[in-house]
Amino acid sequence: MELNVNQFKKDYLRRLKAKSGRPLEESTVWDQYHALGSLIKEYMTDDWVGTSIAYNKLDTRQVFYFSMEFLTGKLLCDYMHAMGVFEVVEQGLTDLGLSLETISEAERDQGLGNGGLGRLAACFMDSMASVGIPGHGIGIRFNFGLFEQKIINGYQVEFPDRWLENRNVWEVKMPDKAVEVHFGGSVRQDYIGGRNVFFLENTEVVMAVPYDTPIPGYQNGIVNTLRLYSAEAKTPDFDLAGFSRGDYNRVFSEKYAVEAISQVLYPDDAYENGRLLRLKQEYFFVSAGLQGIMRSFKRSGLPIRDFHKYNAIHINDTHPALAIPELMRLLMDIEELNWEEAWKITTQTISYTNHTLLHEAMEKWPVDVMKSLLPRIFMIIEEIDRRFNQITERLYHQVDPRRSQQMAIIGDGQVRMAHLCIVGSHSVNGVAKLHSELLATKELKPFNEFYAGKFNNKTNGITHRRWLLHSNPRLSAHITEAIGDEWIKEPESLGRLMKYHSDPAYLEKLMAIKRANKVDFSNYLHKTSGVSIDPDSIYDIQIKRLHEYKRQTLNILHIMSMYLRLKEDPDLDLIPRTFLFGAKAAPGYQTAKQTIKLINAVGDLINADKDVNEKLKVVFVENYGVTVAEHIIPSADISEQISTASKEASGTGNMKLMMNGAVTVATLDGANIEILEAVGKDNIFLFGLTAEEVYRYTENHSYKAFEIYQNNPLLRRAIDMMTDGTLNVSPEEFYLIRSALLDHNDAFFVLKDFESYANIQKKACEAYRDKKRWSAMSLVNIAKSGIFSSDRTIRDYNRDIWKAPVFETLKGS
Ligand code: 26M
Repeated sequence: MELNVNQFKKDYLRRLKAKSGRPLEESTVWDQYHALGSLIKEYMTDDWVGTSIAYNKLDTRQVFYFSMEFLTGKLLCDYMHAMGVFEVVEQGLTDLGLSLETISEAERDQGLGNGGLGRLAACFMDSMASVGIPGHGIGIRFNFGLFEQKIINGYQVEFPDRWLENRNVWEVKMPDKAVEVHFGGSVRQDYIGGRNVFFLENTEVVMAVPYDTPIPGYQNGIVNTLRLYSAEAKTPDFDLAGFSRGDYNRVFSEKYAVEAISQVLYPDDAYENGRLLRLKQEYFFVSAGLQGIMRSFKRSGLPIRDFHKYNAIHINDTHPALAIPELMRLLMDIEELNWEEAWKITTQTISYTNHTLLHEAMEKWPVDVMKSLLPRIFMIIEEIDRRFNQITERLYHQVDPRRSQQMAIIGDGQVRMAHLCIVGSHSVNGVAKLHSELLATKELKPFNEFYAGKFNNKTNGITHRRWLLHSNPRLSAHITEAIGDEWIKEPESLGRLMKYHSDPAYLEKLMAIKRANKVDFSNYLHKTSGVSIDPDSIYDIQIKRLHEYKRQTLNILHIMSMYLRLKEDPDLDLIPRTFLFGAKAAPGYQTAKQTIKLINAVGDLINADKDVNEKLKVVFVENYGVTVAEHIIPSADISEQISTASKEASGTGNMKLMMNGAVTVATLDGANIEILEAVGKDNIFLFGLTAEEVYRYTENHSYKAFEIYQNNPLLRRAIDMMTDGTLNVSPEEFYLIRSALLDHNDAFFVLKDFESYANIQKKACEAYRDKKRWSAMSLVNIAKSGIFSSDRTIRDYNRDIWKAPVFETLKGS
């Protein structure tokens, strides 16, 4: 948009006074933030309204991305960049004696996600709008996002994330678009007019009230919508009789129970869980979202039989799987289509992404729970299962009589959500080449054989606008100076940086920028936690959820072994290194929580020991999340991507770090393999078992962790350090970690990969010594990162799956 500094200052001062009732001099930072947010939102309004009018007028196919999680982070600066007003606003605020940085700190992170899956959804929102695809998000407006983590005495302690306490400037409540969602009750069946008709009776009714947040594309006039539903009791006085009897308690406890649905995000990323409230959440937003889509589709006057031609519904993992039976229900029970018609529309509308191979993370719900909470939905699932079984039985009963049972949607008293998704959709994709291949050839092999062509790969991506343009302004400017700013819209043109591959001046400046970013981060860390780190040390970074398969344990055991070596030989020629960890553990995942304590205990020991603390430092960064990541990533030298091969579906932090010039220490897992293909083996540090080897060891039980423990003295001493009193804790403190490694035969091959990890770490250190070599490696990583932009991912999804139109701009339409 067109905006000059003077106009902005005038608008802003007026807005600040109106919103806060105070003049500039007396305003608080929060007043200043709130006023700025409301003004920026207003600047966006014309394009926002214009976009939805245009979509309706153009009768276009639209994409609806259903996700339990949207891990958006802060939005203010994102919006200002998208609208092209960042510099003007920054200047205007400076003129007024204010600081954009300070104001922006007052914004709360929108932390409505656990990790990769939720952040991916947020990146996709940005890329859909920027690429010009009519695509919207549908999810839940959780009152509390992922818990806030404090480290107290080395332990993780969880606190509620009250992100809405000072209200959310960006959302718009849409009460007229509220819909009812029904739970429980019973199904009555009638035969009317020659067909079976189903009625739900005696249900519990919940109002789903949408809150819309604008999602602007990058300087293209397009503003899509993220719609999050909040649960409300039907009316505040829904039980007037009870209320007038003075039965307030019951009335309010019912209201409380209903509204519990959208209270809090479950913090269990890939860790087993199965609470009734979680199932309620899943059905709640899926039903609300579909009713909303159905309502606006019917308003368009188009025939219901064309529903799938105008609506593409994508489900992010199995959490929104009930979209399949719910769409069937709406088409049959409300729109009066027959099963075959409804099935064709449903399967052609829905597509599904799988995000994990871990068995414990595969979603399953007990039949009795599903049946009593959602009786009609369960009937439909049973019928989908019955029809599918009929086909597989006919096909396989002679060749392999068990196959039909293996593939069933309902089995062992449970509904297998992944199977429901595969059967009820037209596309199933994994999130990196290796992951998609393992799905098709191992975990879901029978389905791939049955549905040739349904399985495909869509390698993940990240929005380079947030993760490079906004979070690393120095590097962005250095790039633009060399190759122009086309990369902002066409990230693969970052490849042009390759011509600076051996340009000493360019590379030197690149290293100077890294150094400046390291200083920035050390200042940030000092300000937020009081910890000092040395910008001249290597920043070696592992930031991701804490999980055994991600192997933070491998990293910390290696650090412990370095400590032991240094204690023996203080003159060991090591480049000073700062190891940074950021990770939240699921609150019930005890092994993960012990790992956090272990990292902190090792940090306490090392950081206080004069013999080693010139060369080693270990820091656990509290409350890792989107905003913290934006501070850390630009400063990273080494990116730790060390999951057990075959376990990490893709990873996306690996892409963010690479894009900011970090060099990866990697196993051949997830998207690391594609990073290797992009940068070549000289620009990445590979180690460890391959996925094939991991499968083989697991199948033939030939791995003996204890033997490695016995035969590798250094590793053995590192492991024993957990219990021998070196760390200032009781010997039982880390028993789950120790016993996972030694008594349960190390399911994630930490011991097996230890030696090759230690070797590659040495090589990385040697490479870093050679400044010229290192800077060239760093440059190659940046230059080759364009394919990991979510713009590329979204274009792939749209080309192969959604097939929505792509708009250059909507200005003037
Ligand atoms: C399940 C049940 C109850 C509560 C929570 C869950 C749950 C929530 C999130 C389970 C899994 C969840 O996310 C899994 C996830 O984040 N997977 C990651 O997805 C990324 C994006 O595709 C990949 O890059 C990661 O490799 C993958 O681990």
